[in-house]
Amino acid sequence: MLSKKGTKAATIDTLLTEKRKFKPSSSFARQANAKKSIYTTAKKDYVKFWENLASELVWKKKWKKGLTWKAPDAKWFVGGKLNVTESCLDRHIEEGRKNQAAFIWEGEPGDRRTLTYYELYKQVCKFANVLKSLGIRKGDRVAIYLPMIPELVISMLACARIGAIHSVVFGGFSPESLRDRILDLEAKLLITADGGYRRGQIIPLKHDADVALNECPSVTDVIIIKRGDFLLRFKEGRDHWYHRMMQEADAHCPPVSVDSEHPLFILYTSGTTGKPKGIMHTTGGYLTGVYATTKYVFDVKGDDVFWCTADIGWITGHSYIVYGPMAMGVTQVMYEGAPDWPDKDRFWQIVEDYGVSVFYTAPTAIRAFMKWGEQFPRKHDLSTLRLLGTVGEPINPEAWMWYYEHIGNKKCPIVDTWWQTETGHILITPLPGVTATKPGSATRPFPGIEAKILDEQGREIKEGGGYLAITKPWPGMLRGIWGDRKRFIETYWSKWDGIYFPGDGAKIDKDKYFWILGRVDDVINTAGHRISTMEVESALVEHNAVVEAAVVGIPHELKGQCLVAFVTLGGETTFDDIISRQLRDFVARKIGAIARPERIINAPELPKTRSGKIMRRLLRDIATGKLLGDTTTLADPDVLARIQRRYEED
Ligand code: 7RM
Repeated sequence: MLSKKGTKAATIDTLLTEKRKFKPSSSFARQANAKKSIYTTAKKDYVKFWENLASELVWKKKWKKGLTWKAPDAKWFVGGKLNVTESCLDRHIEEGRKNQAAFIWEGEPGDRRTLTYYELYKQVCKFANVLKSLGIRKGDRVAIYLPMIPELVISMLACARIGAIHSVVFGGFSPESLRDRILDLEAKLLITADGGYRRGQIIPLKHDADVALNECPSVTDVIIIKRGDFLLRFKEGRDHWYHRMMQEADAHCPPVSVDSEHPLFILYTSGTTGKPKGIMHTTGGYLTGVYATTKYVFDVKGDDVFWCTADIGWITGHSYIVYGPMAMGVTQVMYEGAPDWPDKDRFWQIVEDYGVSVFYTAPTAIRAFMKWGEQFPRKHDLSTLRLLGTVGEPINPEAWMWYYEHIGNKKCPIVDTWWQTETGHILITPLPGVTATKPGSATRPFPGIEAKILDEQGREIKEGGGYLAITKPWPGMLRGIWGDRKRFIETYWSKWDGIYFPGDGAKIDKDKYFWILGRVDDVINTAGHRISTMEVESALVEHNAVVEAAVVGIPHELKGQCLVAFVTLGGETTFDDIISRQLRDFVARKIGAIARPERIINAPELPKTRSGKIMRRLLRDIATGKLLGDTTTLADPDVLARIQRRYEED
């Protein structure tokens, strides 16, 4: 369990070993889009591999060169011209998918709408004409602040249709967050709604937007989509109703062909410190990356019903609701609201109602489903499901097994997909039908992707823990941070020469499988060991009484740092000294005495970002008694206060 000599300070100790392995069934393999040979084909010439995939999309003008690469700057499909909406819309209409449903949408209150590809195409063209009528041109930035309604997709594609750059701000963000993003973008236009629904409450989007816009001089126009009958203040001259403008708009709008490297969108991601980074993605490479991964990772076919539960305000929604699945021409489910509204079986009701076949969600959701209990999925017919996916955090083997058994009925492969806002599309993942999976492992780099585990000095670790590194360019890679070249280089390209550093720790096993250990900021240095909090959390969750756990390191006189575990207990168990000792011993037995938490803290809920990632930084501050850090990205700030109170009461 000790790290190898000589690399001690630079690597991460690996503590957990997972032995279970699930081979693809021959019936899945037979029908799968991916065949084993895809890995060897890609390895032979990875640029050619991506070029072949790009050729499956619609281009106005073919590229001259597949890739030019001078780290950290990549250009993919150089000289090529295209408009992404032609691959996502026009093509399906021309190829006989005109009246196929693009989206089956369900609002939280239960309202339903179905939009065919043809209907969506007309709406996008109309709205593109509306944008033009307000003076929006190629390269202009348009901020979008909407709930999960079809008009969100229409808005993004309408921007893309005319070469404008969209920047979606998640509807749950505060006026301050919206303001900071608009200022950084110097956006001309904001698209918002009168409101949205979440757990039966109304989110006053337009009201919040008004607050933000008080300090945003660049925004000259606001388009408001009417979601309900929500009160709002209408500012004459600046504000426009979407439905009024759409009435007058022409349903034909020729796509503006842009350079392959023209920016498609900017999406902000909050780092551990400092202001959010505007991650910039371009056109040809990004579309190729999301298209290829949708095809081979989600294995989608003409008769599939695909449901990615992410909000489009996150990269997962951009890549695997809007661009990837639409380029594949698949039918999707889109849902506006919360998974536990009006009851905890809402998702399974939706799967049953629409016959969802491919389902993609996050570990945080799966752990919530586990906590709620298997009686909720059991109430519904989930037999249409054939493939499951996860993304967002490391999935602990317990949650993986639960997902496999209770949602997939032991017959659906699970794709644990590792990627980031910055990577644009999935980079490390199993291919269903090809890759044998191990619960908790994202398995292998996608074909055409090269990933390694390196130590601080950039030496490769062939087996064991270290830093995850992406060692070759890939088509969907970020092309920069909007307006901040220096930060782009410092954050991602300064650890090693010409190699991308995602900021995650990972380990590689003897089968060359990757196990993501979480952010390196979350690695704990205790008594000379570098331990990933994820592994200790995983061990804790294996205990029957624990549904969720977050582990942090705090300063310790002798050990440097020691471990403190925040745990959410399930069922009937009440928190006391006995369970606390049991859990500490349990961890020591499972993964070794060095990982025994110094303290266990009862946390009925854990603080999470709005996209569901546990915020260990805040827990660290609580455990060390520090002032609270920045909580503006916290989904429920009260959670923190409650945890803090408990800690102080202790
Ligand atoms: C898609 C997304 C990125 C960070 C990333 C990791 C963590 C994402 C996995 C994962 C383990 C996974 N974009 N992460 N997927 N960790 N296994 N399958 O989440 O920009 O919001 O976050 O999320 O730490 O660096 S993101």
